Amino acid sequence: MSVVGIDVGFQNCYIAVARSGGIETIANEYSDRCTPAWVSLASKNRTIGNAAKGQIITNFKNTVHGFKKFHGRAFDDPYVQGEKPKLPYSLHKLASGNTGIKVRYLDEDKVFTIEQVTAMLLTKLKETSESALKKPVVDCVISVPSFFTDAERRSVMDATQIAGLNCLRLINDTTAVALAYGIYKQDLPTPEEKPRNVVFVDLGHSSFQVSISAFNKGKLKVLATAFDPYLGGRNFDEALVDNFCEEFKARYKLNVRENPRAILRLSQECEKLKKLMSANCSDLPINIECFMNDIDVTGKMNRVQFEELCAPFLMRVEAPLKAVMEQSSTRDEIYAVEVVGGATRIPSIKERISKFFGKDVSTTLNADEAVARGCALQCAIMSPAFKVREFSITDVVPFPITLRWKSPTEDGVGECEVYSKNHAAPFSKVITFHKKEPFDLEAFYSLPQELPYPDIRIGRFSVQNVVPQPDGESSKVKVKVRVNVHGIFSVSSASLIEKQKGEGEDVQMDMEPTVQNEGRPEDQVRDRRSEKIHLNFTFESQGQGDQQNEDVSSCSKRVPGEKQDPAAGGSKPKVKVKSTDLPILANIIRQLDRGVLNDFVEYESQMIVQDKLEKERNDAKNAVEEYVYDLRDKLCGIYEKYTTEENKALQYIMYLLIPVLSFGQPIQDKHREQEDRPRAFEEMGKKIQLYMKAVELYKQKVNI
Ligand code: ATP
Ligand code: K
Ligand code: MG
Repeated sequence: MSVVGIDVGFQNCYIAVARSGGIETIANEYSDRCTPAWVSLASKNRTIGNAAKGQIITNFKNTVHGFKKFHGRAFDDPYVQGEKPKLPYSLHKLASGNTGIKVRYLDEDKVFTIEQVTAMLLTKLKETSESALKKPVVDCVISVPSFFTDAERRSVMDATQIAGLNCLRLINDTTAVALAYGIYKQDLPTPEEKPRNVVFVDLGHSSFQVSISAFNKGKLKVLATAFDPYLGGRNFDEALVDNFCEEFKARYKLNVRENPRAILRLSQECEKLKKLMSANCSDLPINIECFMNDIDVTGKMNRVQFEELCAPFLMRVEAPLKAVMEQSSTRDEIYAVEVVGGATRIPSIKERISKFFGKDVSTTLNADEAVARGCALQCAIMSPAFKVREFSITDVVPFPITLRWKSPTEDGVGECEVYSKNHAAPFSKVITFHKKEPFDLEAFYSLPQELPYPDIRIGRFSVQNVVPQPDGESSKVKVKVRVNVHGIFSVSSASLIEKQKGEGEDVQMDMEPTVQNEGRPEDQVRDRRSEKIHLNFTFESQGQGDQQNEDVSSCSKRVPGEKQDPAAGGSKPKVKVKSTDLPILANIIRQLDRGVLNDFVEYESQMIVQDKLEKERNDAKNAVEEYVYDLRDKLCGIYEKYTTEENKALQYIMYLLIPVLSFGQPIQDKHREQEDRPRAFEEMGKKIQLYMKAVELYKQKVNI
């Protein structure tokens, strides 16, 4: 069983694995621990990561980056529409209304869903992990921003499935960091002592996340999270790009905005400049040769100017810090403020954070790798194959969730907030309804103004096969709702409770203990301490008139108070009831069709094969080429003294052979015609062998 943690960043991905020596961040084939979140599609294959980033200037229309936040988003989503003009590649509205990416691949116009694109990236990260661990990688833990809503999380989960990964947990970025911080600390307060409160700040390329966690020995509890989902290092790059676009327009009369290649090059240079300014206060140059119309451009900037330029973004740092402190309502001392994420290296960001908290920020964690390491630690904790220190994590629900259903009261609807903001997660609750027929539960986020997503709907869950009791009365229907380990809400099960013959009317079914084990995937979780008592509410939703409203409101008040659950810890009453599982039909917002998902799984594996064949073909071609070049050089060098007429003929053939070595092309064409990849490859292999044989023959003939 593999133990792998993956930080899928907007710009940078990191992988950490558990080996006997501990958690290790691993490098890819470029000896780079960072794999850029880039995917490039071409006529023969895909390139992913570092190699894809290298394609940005030459193949910009088909080189995809900055797609992380398209997960679970409609094409018409304001965020998507806002990004569209900034992208060198095209977005496409899918039939489902979701966001697709339009590229040319295998010489055809193709539209990939965002799940497929992320799956391509994950395939690369999977392969990198496999070559480091020298075994297949399936199980992993992957990080997502803490503000990701259900639609976004489900979409990322689908991507992991397409890539053939089994994601044991989607963990929030800042929670992964908290775990990486806490698990090695030997001096945490005992469970009886006051916890140690630590603030975690992650400013990446696309977003700003803050959380506060309370640590005791062996556990961490996230108290609150806050965020600015649209503040990140990219805003600073964009501010620089805008600045130089204007400057170059004035100084060189260049309309940079109209040239996507130039914009891409300028962005890269601006990012470099931004990083240099983090370490340097003086004027720093920006030079780009042959920028546009054969003109070389130069510019300069210093840190003071940069901060002035970026003032609107710097100003946004404080709000989430304030929000997290207000929500956590901890008046206790903040022990430390740990910062991670590349953009926290900007000095004035650090200054603002430390000014807010009145203390220096700590940089004890690796700013780039902490998230991935936390993911790997979580994976190790969840893996039965790995022995790690027990450490329990309780995360929070970032946005309150409400259930709504039709009810025969005068306003026609019943409603209850099932998860309040910052409610512990993962967490299950059992709600009892009194119903005579099937009913629908609409789940949605209660506070649209707080949601960094334009649609409050989560989904509709239809509880089916509900029938009245034999005496015509309403049946008790116990519905289990949960926020699972991935932070995803669902109505996970429902059962009809039938009174058995001979039972009295005074049966107190509500007293039935409801502390149940969670279903999958939590079953695989070794560390179960974060799964607390399950609440039991009763909604009298049939024929109770005003009483129902009362019940609903009183239950809403009861939601945060875990200890008020009358059933928790109650002794088991001796009541005989028959419980029948009821099917639930879920209609989830923006979710990829399950059949289509399976097709994508299949298609991804086809693309993997295609890439492999192309790589082998290239390797073989390179090997022949290398041999021929080497021999040709030697014929003019150390073998020259043996030069015979035949040898000269060979030299001539060599010169002929080199252009012929582009033989791959006709074969490629043929293979595309026939769509018979294995045969094309076999033919090509035969040809290579023939060439090798020819070369060998000549070698023997000239006795070299
Ligand atoms: P996200 O967390 O938003 O998904 P990410 O995880 O890919 O994004 P990081 O790798 O944490 O982001 O950070 C990348 C950002 O940090 C980029 O904007 C990069 O330019 C910036 N960055 C890296 N080093 C420095 C530096 N020395 N000074 C300023 N900015 C830096
Ligand atoms: K990252
Ligand atoms: Mg990040």
